[in-house]
Amino acid sequence: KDTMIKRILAADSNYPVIDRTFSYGTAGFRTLGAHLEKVSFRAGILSAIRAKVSNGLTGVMVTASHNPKQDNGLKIVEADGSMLHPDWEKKAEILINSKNLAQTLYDFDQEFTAHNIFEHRGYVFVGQDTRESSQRLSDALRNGAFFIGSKTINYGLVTTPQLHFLTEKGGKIGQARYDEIKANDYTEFFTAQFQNFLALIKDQSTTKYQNELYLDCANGIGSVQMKKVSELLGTDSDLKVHFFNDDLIPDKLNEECGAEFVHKDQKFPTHFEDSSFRGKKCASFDGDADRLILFYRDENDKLVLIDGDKQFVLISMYVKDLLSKLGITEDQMSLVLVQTAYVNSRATRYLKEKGVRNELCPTGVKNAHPIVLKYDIGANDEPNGHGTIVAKMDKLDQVLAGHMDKIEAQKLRAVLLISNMCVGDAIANILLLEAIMRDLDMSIQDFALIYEENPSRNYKAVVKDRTKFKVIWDETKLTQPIELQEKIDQLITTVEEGKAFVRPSGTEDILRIYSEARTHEQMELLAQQILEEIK
Ligand code: NG1
Ligand code: ZN
Repeated sequence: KDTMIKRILAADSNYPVIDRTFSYGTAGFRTLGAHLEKVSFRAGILSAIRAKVSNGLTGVMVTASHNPKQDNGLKIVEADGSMLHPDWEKKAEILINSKNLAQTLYDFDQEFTAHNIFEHRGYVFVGQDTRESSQRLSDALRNGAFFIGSKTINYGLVTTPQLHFLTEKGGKIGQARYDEIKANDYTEFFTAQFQNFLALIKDQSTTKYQNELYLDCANGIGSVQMKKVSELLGTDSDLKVHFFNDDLIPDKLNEECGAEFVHKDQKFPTHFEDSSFRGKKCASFDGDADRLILFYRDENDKLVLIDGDKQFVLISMYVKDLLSKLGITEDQMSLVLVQTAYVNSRATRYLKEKGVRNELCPTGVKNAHPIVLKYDIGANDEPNGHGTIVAKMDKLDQVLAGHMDKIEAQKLRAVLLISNMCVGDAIANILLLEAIMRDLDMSIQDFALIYEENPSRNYKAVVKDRTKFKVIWDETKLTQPIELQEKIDQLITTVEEGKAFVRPSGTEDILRIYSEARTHEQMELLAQQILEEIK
């Protein structure tokens, strides 16, 4: 034990000290890549300890997703493919920020005496995105795990949802068989699920479904994995993907392209400016391919977005429709769509009209997860393109038992299996949506028209201390400063269908301001008045 700790301390001292406190935010540890080497080394130790005291495995993804190329981050994944347990987020912060690492390690040892953390072997599955700093951080991370007597399996360049998928698979099959797990299991699995679904509807002819997809890959890792899917689908496939922004040069990552750029800036990504794209079905991944935005250029060259909310409204409605065609009631199989305060009022109204159960939760997937799990089928999404639908497959199979001769039952089972049930996944979600659009014979224009959103936009404001801004649970209102909330309450009544709120970001040192109204001008006016109040 003592020798091991000595070696850990010696290795730790090789990584430069960054004088600040790191916190495990909604997206893990995230900051400038250059500041994360020591954090990575220690996160390697922490993930290995977490593995040792659970069922032997954790995963870690090195990525900063849609954030600028000089940033990086570390996200730890549990053996069941879910996000790191909240208790362990706290433990991670203690270890990463520790000023006396030896003492902290002795404390962990005490707390988990039964697990013998210095002797037991843990495994850590590691993945990384295409950033310049990712390799160095992955090296430091694996070094940390090694110094505490653990093994790592390096999957190299994979997407974030892919790393979740591989970790979940490892958690299921157990340590003795980890070497069977290959990065391509992921692409093979989702391609097969998509093909299984298409096989059910192969005789249905289509007139409106567009089988060509123009895909902006944010110059990130998503292109590599989606190209594998495309190859597996083959040239005679129903779906043909045209790849754009598929350069892996780190300098180009998320640069004027990608889901975040398209959604937040409401602009066409680079290489999609041309009017020859008019009417075509387009989509954007973010830098680590866990977010998806669909879009097209209308006849007036305007950008029309299909955000995460609309994607999951379609998915939930599709599932609901199959259930009701089968005569399966809400009591037999419950269904929910969990969204955030950022949902457009028109989406909420539409869900209400259609009778889809809808709940709100605070921003961040980890807040949606516990609600989703209360239902037999639970979807959650954020407008920025995160989202997944999770089904309790055992329960579903019981309920469908007497129905499997019916096409609706076969479709329901098959379509849910295209979903990455661990975490939102741009690749799984585009396949899932293609399957549904194909079945419903829907064009991208039909999809956009299922309901018409109010104009809305997210704004940022830099303030001295964002922790002074406190919100209620679902983040739709401020409790502090109360004068600001009173002002917002008053301002929204001055525009038609006004909706607005202010909350501190969980991932950046800024305030976020959301504004929505019936017209673009009113929406902007509302936002400007609120921004004035914040100044
Ligand atoms: P914050 O910075 O807390 O608003 C942002 C996104 C979330 C989520 C997390 C990262 C918006 C408004 N917020 O959170 O949806 O993607 O980053 O997981 O886009
Ligand atoms: Zn991402």
